[in-house]
This record gives sequence, C-alpha cells and structure tokens, in this order.
Amino acid sequence: MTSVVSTSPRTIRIGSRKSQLALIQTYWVQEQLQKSFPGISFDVHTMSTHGDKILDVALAKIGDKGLFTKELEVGMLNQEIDFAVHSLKDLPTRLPQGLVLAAITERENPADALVVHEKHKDKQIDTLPEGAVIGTSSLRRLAQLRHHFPHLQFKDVRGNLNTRMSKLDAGEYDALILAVAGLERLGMGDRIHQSLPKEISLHAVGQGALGIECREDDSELLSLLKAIEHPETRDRCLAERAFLRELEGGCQVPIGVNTEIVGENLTLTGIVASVDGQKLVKDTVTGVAQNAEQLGQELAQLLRQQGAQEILDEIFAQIQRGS
Ligand code: DPM
Repeated sequence: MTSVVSTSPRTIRIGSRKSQLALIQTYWVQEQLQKSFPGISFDVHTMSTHGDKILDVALAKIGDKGLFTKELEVGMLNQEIDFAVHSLKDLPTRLPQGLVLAAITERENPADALVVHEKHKDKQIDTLPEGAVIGTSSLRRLAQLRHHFPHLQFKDVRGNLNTRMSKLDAGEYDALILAVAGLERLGMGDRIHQSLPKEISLHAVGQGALGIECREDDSELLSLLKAIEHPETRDRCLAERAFLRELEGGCQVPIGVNTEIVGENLTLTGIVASVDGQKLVKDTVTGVAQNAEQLGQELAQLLRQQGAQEILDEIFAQIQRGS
C-alpha cells in the first residue's frame, strides 16, 4: 500500500508596507524562510497603510491604534495575504480577534541614536549648545531628553529617513534622534553619531525586533514561522509588551524600557514620563524569563503606585484636546 502524501506545495503570501525600511525587513524574513523551507514559495505583496499616507501630521495627534498595521491586518483576515512583517514597536499590544503574534526575530541594537548636523560633529548629546533644535516625533524621546537636557529645544519631524536627513543637513535641525536599528538596516549606520545610553533614553517597547503576525487558525504557517523566532528576544519583548499593555499605552506614549537576560533571569526596567520631562517614574523588576508577561504586569503595577497613571491620563487628555 502506498501512503498518500500531499505534494502540492503551498505558496505563502507575505504582506508588507511599501516603505523602504518595511521592504528591507520583509525581504530579510522572506530570505530566512526560503532558506529553511526551499520547497515552499514565499511571495511579497505590498500595501499602503494609513500611517504612510499622512506624513505631515504629528504622530501623537492622529492616534495610533494600528496606524501602520491595520491595512495589513485586514488583508490577513480577508485571506489576501498570509502573514505580515512589522517593526515590532509599531504593532499594537492588542491584536484584532483572529490574529496572533506568531514569531519575534532576533533583536538588533535597540538603542536610540543621536544624528547631528555637520557643525556639531565634535559634540555629544550632553554638550550640544543651549537652544539646539532636536528633531523627533516621539513623545518618549522628547520627554526623556527634556528631563535630562532642559536647555535643548524640540521640533516635530516626519517623513522617511531620507527626508529627515535632508532637513537636518539643510540646517532645519541641529540633531535628530532615530533608532539605531532603522539606520543600520537602511545602510545609514555611518550617520550614527552617538548611541544614547539607557541612563538617558530607554528605548521603545519592541524596538529593534521584527514581529510576524498571522491568522491564529493557520497552524501550518504558525509552525513554519517558529523557524525564525529568537527565544531570548521573544521573552524580552513579551515582558515589554505586557508592561505597555497593562498601562494601556499605545505606540505614541512616553514609555521606555530596557531588558536583559542573565541565565534564567529577565530584568525589565521601565519609565513613564510627562511630556514636559518634569515628572518621571522608573523602576525595575527581575524574575525568571519564563514568566516574562507576568513581570511586565508587575512592573506596570509598581509604576502605577508611583503615579504613572496620572502622568498618562494627563497626556491622553492633552492629545484629545489636540494640543
Ligand atoms: C514608534 C515610534 C517611532 C516609530 C515612537 C517611539 C519613532 C517616531 C519618531 C512606535 N514607531 O519610538 O517612541 O521619532 O518620529 C519607527 C522606526 C523604526 C520602526 C524609526 C525610529 C525602526 C526601528 C525598529 C517609527 N518604527 O524609531 O527612528 O524597527 O525598531
């Protein structure tokens, strides 16, 4: 008797935003999967997301529930694509019903970087002159830097990395703060002037890692995607995401984190700051990495006891008022 084996190879459709960074990330994931599963074809389908279409509005004002992810999620639920590759930090901590975070890839350097105008090439973040204009659209970066360097000025900056760099080089800003990982992936690592230490800027939840989202009932794909998962990054990012979820924070909140794994233990540090940089609460928890999500929740509760909720409520009210 011959056994029946399914020989029709499946074609898996990967959804991606059209931005240069998104495509680099998606092609990287495609290549890793193609190497692991040479018999399956992985095709890339691009889509524009809401966040890509409104480049001139400050991020914090347009709300952020899935700004860069929603169209891809609709595509997955409609079976137009099978999975989507996201910068994990742009993926909301609550996913739509029917979708799951299937895998988290190995994290690159999660730090923030200082990129300076040529005239400041001998300066560091702590030696930039009084009134120097720093370009950032991140409330997290803004709040932490204002806290440490009240003599600096801050101005919104939007657009892709090339646009931002041209504005910097044209003298509209003295410096920009951008993710090390994004600059490196785009081949602009040479513009990283200083990697900001965690004492100055705690990075965003999930920064530097990629998150793969797919339908929860696609068990075949879920098991394939495990091939590109990095367990240590997953534990760290699950702790960070549980912390953010517990605080009901979206992607545009002045919440920063740092995680480390030593042996079996995971250490998670978190910060919640007011936009003016005046109020800031920070604490650290350590426990076994297996309980990553529980650690994140614990840290959120600790910070809540120290006033984090009042700081966040104030920010949500400000954003609602459109100020
Ligand atoms: C989110 C933030 C920013 C991005 C907010 C934050 C930065 C916005 C800005 C949630 N998403 O970090 O506090 O400064 O204007 C984004 C970048 C990357 C993914 C670029 C960057 C690349 C790094 C990565 C935008 N999303 O942070 O400079 O994949 O982790």
